[in-house]
Amino acid sequence: MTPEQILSNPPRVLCQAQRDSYFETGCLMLESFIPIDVIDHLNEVTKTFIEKSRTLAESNDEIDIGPGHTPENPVVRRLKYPDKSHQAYWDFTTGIIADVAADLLGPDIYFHHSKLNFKWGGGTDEVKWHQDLPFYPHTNANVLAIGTYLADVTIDDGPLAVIPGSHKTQIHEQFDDNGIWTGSMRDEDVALYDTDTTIYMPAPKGSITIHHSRAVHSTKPTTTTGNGRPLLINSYAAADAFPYTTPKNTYSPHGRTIVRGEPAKWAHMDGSPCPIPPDWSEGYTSIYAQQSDENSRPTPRDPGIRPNL
Ligand SMILES: O=C(O)CCC(=O)C(=O)O
Repeated sequence: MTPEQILSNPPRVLCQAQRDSYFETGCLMLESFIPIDVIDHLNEVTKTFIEKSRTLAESNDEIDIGPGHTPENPVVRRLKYPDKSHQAYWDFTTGIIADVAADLLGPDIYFHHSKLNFKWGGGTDEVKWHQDLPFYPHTNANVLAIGTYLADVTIDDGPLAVIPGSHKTQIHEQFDDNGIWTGSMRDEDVALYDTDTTIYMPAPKGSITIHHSRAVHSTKPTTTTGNGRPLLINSYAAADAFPYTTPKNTYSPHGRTIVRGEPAKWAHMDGSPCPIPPDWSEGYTSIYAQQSDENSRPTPRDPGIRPNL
């Protein structure tokens, strides 16, 4: 659907100015949108996973742990599939933020994936400039991510940062010159944008950020040793945006659940080519690991299925 077609459907929760602003800039922030008791409940649940991580010596299918993790000082970098890990997260995914997604994607939408990202300071937790679509290409770009701040996020805590209007330009490869996946844009591609226009989104807990799957975005490293900056991300897609079946490791069983409206009978193709991510079928850790030098096994381009000669 074009923005005009999406806007022709009456909104569930957003006003016209908010929808217009999203289509214009590729991002939106709704301050203190989620009631605090809902956030507090999610934080209680989150604590149980931090506790659970104390017994881990390495990341597993549920929890990604970062450098320096110890039982005494757990460093949980990501809860990989919160929607599958606890019903409270899934209830949240299918609640009011799904209405927000429907106001921006059209009445028929499905859930794509969720993750809960943390930043604990120490300068290792930068997320460099990237677009989301090269991680999970779809037949059209009506795909977005909603981030929910589970704690207050100041400018020093690594808030979401988006280059406005970047979603209207082009999709960039996130491989280096040797064909190795980096999960971030090359410097020469970042230089195509005016980073001085970046919209930073510090906000109180309970605020949500929304960014388009083609929007160029990043988060700076935290310079505080504060609250871990828990950012609960839920990604949704228009029902007619079909994911390419790239060799991705498993998503949650909730993936592609229709959360508003009806399934699509036809795929919509938006006509712009899309780079394909590498073969992650043997495992994926997190964007932090992919963007740092932690990759013990470089992930080159997907070699494709070869004929069995
Ligand atoms: O958690 C963060 O700091 C940013 C995450 C992000 O940009 C992403 O997952 O696409």
